[in-house]
Amino acid sequence: MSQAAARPPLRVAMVGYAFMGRAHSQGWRGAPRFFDLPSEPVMQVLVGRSADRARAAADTLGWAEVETDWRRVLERDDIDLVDICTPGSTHAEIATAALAAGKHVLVEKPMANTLAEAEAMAAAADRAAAGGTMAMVGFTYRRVPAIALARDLVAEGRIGKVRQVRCQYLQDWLADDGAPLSWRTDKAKAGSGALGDIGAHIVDLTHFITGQRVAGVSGRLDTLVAERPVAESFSGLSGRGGSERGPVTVDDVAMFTGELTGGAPAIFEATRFAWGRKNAMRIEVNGSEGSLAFDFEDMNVLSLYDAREDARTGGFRRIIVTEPDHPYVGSWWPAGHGLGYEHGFVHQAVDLVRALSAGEQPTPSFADGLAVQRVLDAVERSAGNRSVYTEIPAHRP
Ligand code: SOE
Repeated sequence: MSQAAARPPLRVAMVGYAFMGRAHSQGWRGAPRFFDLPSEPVMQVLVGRSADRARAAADTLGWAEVETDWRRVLERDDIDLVDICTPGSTHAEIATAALAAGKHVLVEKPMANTLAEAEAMAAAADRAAAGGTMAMVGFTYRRVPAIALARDLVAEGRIGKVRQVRCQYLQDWLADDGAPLSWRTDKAKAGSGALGDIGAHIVDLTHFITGQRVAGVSGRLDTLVAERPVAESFSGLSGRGGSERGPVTVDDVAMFTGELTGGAPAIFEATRFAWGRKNAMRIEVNGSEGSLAFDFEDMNVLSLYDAREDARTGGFRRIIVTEPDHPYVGSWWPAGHGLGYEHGFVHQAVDLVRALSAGEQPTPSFADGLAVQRVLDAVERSAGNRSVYTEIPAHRP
């Protein structure tokens, strides 16, 4: 019997198979091949509304079976975990039903479209956890080795006390006025625009890296192009528009300043209008003893400035995060042979499988997802009423 066959299975049903479904499939596939896991993820069922399209995707991505209604996988005894890769408007319903049916849940970010949904999901996750059923949010960037290293260095005190944080998430796939509408520009499906789609990532990473939460914000949301062509086709982040036009109902740009629970000021910018910036997720943390800086467009590098060094030879040091001692890296290639976007999804599956096998709460939990949602909600309220500062009492000790 092979070692893989000897491990207990973790049978997964994944709902959705577009961009995120493809990325998650790669995660489930790669995890047991590159990491030593206590249980074996089995890509059992792919769920999609169209049987033909779901079958074709299942064949391409490596899923054994197809269902056209997610409710059916909840009734099956041979499914242990439901992986939700559909637009945000479906997350709360599927996740709470799956947890109630005793299935572990992984849900793509942002966890929900509204604060009320996120609160209900977090409560459902608490109830389920009491019976050993776990829920996790797919803030995958936590699993980029350079970001995991940044968190470790902050926790070890390498840059001293966190004094200031600055984050940007810059993309350009909507910068062209002719880029078509999609579910991502529809508030009913996506909840918000740049704010929830990419702003959520930099809020979560601020929480993750600093170990603190955003405790209040002052925000501004703008929709720069009010109408776009209705899509004739859309895949990934691009598509072809027809002559018919329709409204954009989400923000294109989200900007907010904030304060962390430890008192440090923070600034955030999320936009899909930054021509030339494809996936520039940038974070810089300034501490009392130094700084850390990361840019996803150079994702195998973490820059560290140590203010204790001799000023004559000091300066930002580019740490090439490809050493076997770096987080996650030892299971991959020899030093210098970098990783890419998809590896975060493998690491996410690895961490989830290990936590479930150990009977532990995987992170980020739904409570962590709710914390991000509170910040998004505060930004919307602040931007909506043009108030100067919107406090988040739940994040104050
Ligand atoms: C589109 O902006 C998007 O695909 C996000 O939805 C993802 O979460 C991010 O990883 C990349 O950009």
